Amino acid sequence: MTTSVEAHAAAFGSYPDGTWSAPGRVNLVGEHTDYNDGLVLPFAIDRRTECAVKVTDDGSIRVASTHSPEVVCVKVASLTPDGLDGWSAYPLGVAWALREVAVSKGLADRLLGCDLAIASDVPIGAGLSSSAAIECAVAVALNELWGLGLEPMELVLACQRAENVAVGAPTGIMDQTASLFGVEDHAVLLDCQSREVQTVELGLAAAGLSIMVMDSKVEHAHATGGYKERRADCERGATELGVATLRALSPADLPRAKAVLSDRVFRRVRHVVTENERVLDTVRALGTLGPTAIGDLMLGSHASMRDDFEISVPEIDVAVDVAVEAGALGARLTGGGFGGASIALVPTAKWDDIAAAVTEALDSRSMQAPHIFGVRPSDGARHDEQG
Ligand code: GAF
Repeated sequence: MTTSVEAHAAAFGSYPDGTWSAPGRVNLVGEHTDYNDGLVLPFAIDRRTECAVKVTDDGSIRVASTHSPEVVCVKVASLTPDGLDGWSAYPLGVAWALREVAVSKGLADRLLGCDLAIASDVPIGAGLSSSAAIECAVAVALNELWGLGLEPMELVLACQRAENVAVGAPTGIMDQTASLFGVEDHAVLLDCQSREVQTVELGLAAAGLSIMVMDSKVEHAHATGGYKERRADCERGATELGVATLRALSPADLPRAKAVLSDRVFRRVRHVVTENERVLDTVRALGTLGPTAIGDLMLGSHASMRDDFEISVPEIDVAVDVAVEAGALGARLTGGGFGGASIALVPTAKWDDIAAAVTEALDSRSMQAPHIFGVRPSDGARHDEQG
């Protein structure tokens, strides 16, 4: 893979001041709960986006990526979210959002120009949050180079603003939180209402378990279509039930919700309410019995996403079912859905059998061959090296 330093040399003919990197994520449980003020339990993965940056003195930000031949150049002072599109909307959207924060804190004089080159091994469009990985790598780099001194949660919110406003995807804060707060061998428990973050030990390797990613290769995009509709359904459910967000509801409220809401909106609400419970149950199970005890909760989450939230696709349902038949302890869609990837919790000793069974099952149904690979819970965004 071309490194960001090599990409920097190719695009700008110079050596960077340093490189910063941030990981993608998988979500263990807690899907479509983040924008409902709910609970999520993702972890940062050992696939990262790296960003090589050199400060310049001409007041421009130039961005390059190994995924595209174009170099996009914008004056820092005239950055606006409106004109941004394509891949460069992610790094430039973050630069814009950080500039807004800097201006609000009276730090506008620190906003220097820079040349920024991006390289990544986070698969794009697989539901592993390649977008948050770019955003967070750029955010930690500019936070340091611009001397803004922002806390990680402030960076999370700036990255979310970039994605919501500059990219146009109405996403929550789960992915950026996983990418910024990740810790090796731990999941990140985030309460999206209080924004409190705790790390939760996973102990996968000690239990002889691995996380298998099964990328369906069915592409998804959250700036369009189903994601927005699901979010709108959740907001409608909250409004019709007279609560600010669905976090205010518990399972005891579901009979009333069923009586008041349309069938579709009720099922969306039931997913969110029960998914928050599954996050809490998963954290409890990890703390008492360890990772072998969370398989059924993953399966319950998948069934709820498939039947109530309706965000799965046939390729993922087959992968989940067959992985479990072949010996996985649990499996579920991960990420926003409508394609992307599922994960399976597999005994490492059964990895080859499970991977072969899933590949064969999809092939026998004339479905696209999945990309199957392992991920390990890893550390979050960081400054990698001084140039
Ligand atoms: C995507 C979004 F970016 C997250 O904020 C979250 O809503 C997720 O889908 C679904 O849980 O990854």
